[in-house]
Amino acid sequence: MNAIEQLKQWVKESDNIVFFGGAGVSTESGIPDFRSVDGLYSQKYDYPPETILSHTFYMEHPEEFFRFYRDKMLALDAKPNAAHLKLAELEAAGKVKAVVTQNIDGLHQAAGSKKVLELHGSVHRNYCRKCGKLYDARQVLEMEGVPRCTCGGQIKPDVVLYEEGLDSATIQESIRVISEADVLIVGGTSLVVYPAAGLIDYYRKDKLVLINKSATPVDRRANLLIQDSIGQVFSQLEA
Ligand code: CNA
Repeated sequence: MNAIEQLKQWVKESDNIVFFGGAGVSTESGIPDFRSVDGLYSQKYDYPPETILSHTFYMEHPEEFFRFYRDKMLALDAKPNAAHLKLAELEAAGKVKAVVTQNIDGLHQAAGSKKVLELHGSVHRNYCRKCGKLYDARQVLEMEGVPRCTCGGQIKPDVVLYEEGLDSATIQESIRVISEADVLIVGGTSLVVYPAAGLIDYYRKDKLVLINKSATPVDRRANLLIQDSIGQVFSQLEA
């Protein structure tokens, strides 16, 4: 049986699938990832993206942080692709229990997924650091320079920057769903960013599916390894 047929069968048989994904899930929606050849690491900036998207850089150079953030992280016209849409369908069909994502783009929710655990937050939530007032991504996009609240406070995206801690309730729930999963599908992630990448260690069964275009440190542990485009693979699955 080829890999896609095997995956189709596991999906057909299971009602407890968890998906764990990263930036590669959204490249087919036109949002660049970090580590692909055309990802943000290969584009020319004065600093690497992980430096700009760090807490220190945000505090010390907010103007430059927001220039990069608006330009590269706020892809508000992007639409869900076949992978996002199929995951939402599989959830509605009672097969997928949760999507655990490192992405901050909100495309899983846009596709209709209900249980989405956003390990690194979301560009769609922004709050004033002084009074807590909430702003949406469009408002932040349309402000100039460092976004300011009506009270004068600085608006910060609810995104986990490098050096910042992850939300512990989100981590706990991610550990729970992964440790209880029957099938774990991991896709579109280089699996090098911790602590997120370490979550797959909580999976206990023997149906670990890895769908990624390039090699990852976990390839040898996968029970099924598919080196292909994630949208291509998901479009072949049946809900
Ligand atoms: P990454 O390190 O950039 O790795 C992406 C991986 O996906 C690479 O191994 C690629 O080979 C693979 N890939 C790219 N496109 C596809 C595709 N169509 N099909 C299959 N595989 C593909 O991204 P990670 O998520 O692993 O790194 C973690 C960071 C990147 C997270 O903190 C994210 O928040 C951050 N990020 C998020 C977005 C977003 O929200 N869309 C965009 C860019 C970066």
